[in-house]
Amino acid sequence: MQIGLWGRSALCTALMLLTALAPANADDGYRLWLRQTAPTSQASVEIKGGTPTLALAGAELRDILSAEDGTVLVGLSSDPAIAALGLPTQGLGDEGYLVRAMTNNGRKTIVVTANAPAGVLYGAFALARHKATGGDIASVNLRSVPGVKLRVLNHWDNLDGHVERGYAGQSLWDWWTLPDFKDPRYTDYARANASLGINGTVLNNVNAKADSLTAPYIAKAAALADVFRPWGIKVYLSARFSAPIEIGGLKSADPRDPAVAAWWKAKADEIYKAIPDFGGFLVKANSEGQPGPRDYGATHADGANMLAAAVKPHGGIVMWRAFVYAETDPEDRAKQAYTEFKPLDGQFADNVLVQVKNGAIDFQPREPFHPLFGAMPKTPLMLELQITKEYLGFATHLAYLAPLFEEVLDAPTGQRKGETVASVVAGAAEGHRLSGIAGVANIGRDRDWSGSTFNQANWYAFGRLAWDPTLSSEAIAREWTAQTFGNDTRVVAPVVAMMMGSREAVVNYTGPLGLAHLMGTGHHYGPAPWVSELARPEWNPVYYHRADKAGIGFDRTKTGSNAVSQYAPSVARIFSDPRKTPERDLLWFHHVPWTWKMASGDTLWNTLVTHYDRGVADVAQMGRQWEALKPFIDQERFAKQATYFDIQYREAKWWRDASLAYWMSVNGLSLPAGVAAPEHDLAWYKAQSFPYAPGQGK
Ligand code: BDP
Repeated sequence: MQIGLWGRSALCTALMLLTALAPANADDGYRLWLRQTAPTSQASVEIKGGTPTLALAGAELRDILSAEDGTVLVGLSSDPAIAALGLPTQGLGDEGYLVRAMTNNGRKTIVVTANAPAGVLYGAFALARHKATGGDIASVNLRSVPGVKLRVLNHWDNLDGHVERGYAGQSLWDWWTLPDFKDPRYTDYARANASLGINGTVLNNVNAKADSLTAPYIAKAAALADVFRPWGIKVYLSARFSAPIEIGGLKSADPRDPAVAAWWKAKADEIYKAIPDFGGFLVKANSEGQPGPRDYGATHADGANMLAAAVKPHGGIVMWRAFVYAETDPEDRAKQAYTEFKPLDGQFADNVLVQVKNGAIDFQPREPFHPLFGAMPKTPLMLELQITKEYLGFATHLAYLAPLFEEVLDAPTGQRKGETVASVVAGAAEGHRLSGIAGVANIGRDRDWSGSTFNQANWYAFGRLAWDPTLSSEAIAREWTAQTFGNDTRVVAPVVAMMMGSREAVVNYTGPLGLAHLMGTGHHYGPAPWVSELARPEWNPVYYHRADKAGIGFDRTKTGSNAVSQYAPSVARIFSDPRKTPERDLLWFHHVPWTWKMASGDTLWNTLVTHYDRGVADVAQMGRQWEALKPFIDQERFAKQATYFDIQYREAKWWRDASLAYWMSVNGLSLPAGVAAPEHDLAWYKAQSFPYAPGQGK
């Protein structure tokens, strides 16, 4: 097209105007923590070997290293050119990597190697991280082996695109246009996961539809598997236990019925034909209305083993969830999983992992570690964490979850000397071949993937901890911040400080001192500690806090449900004694009077109030810290987060006010002098209703 002189200058003016109007450096967060800009002069990258994964590793390295960094040699440790260098590659296993700067034939060379292609890819990403966090390239020397074998995201994505407990838009998977259209975003998703070492993804909701196992949907899953494969990621499916009835035309799903077992075997064969490296099944059975082996009087081990036998010839595994509680069971909900699963230790097939949530109730902002960890030494236990913030403020609140993850990983089980939840999960403590960590994903079709920039940090932290459960939450926050907002201490230090205090702030304004499960019914949005009329006792917040005029808290000692007895004796001794129980867990284990004297000498009631106030004050403080960062953060991400802090502050105050109004209605106490009264009366808080809150179960 010809543009005349006049036309050109008008166009220039228009362009200049547009540039002036556009924010200095708009950024929608799509690039996550992978924000390196390609160097002007790329390093020379020599790839030894021709697998697609090695090619991807090479491409990553070309994008981050410049000519001055030297020559890069990428390949398997078995390649003669690399083997000749005599590097210490033993012990790297299938996924570990070695990245080392050295002089080779007189040339500055960086070697990125591993025993298998995925390890090389992880090495390339480790080098990218090293560079983006300010590491020196000339002396680089990185070696790492994952501490856990299966590092898996669980997507609670339904086939209609709705994500259960998802706050970042619709599902990434467009089941309707699959398998034909492979959205480029699937590749970006796989790359982001590979950058963290995540090596598996369960595509569909644990509240599964049998349709996921029909031929058309297997073909769709296979298309995704094809995209993910070069990135080292295996696909898994949640299996509905009653599928043999629903799509197989059988009368029963009894795991002891040979026809049922044969159906699953044929189904597994069919899946493996389409997806030769299919990972296996995840199963939620006999929990919250899901079908399972208990419907037939069979055990969870019977159910898991039948599926395990079906996938075993293909090298598959079964992740069988211990998140099991029944409406018919009057036992303390916190005890039911242990009661059900502990006696089954030793009965599971060797390709079954039992997947256990971090705490015994349900992903609350704080829970003591699940007593099953360390209590089933003959069974590999997979840790299940929730990355999506169902109970921690949905997408808008800043709650950096690595401190929560770290708290459970570091918890001593008391079962064996030095044993922690992390060592049980890593399989090291009990010598298991299989080990795994699962995270319920917070990923959707929002441009920024996770609903906010800071939610990306939770995806990131999950991946990093799954790779190395000994990493500190603070170190992870530092590296994430440097990559996400730039490696400037004026940004990194305050952002890390905000992140590190953020989860405790949520605990304080939603449920301090061991309170839990006080949220609104169904959607789980906002406070509703007063709810008491739901059909099942354990659906009601009053079941959990047990507040009355005299006191508050759930007595889980001998005088109550005796859930403490499910822990190892040394741990049980601590949790049995309200004076020894950490105050942060006090009301989880004990029912104490409102006048109970805390370590500070103040009463429980006053202390509770102080915690609520601290939670709200901490949110205000985070908002101010963020404001001060304005000059350093691009306008788009800055403005969205600033608004999110306004929302979080409003909702933190709502939680505090509604909770205090309710506790006062129960205990008849007044607030300590100088403490602000709730903004509204209790009736106002009770009257709030949110039928369209996002992420609800269907
Ligand atoms: C609960 C969620 C529910 C899930 C359930 C589970 O509210 O949507 O189905 O966990 O983990 O926290 O199965």
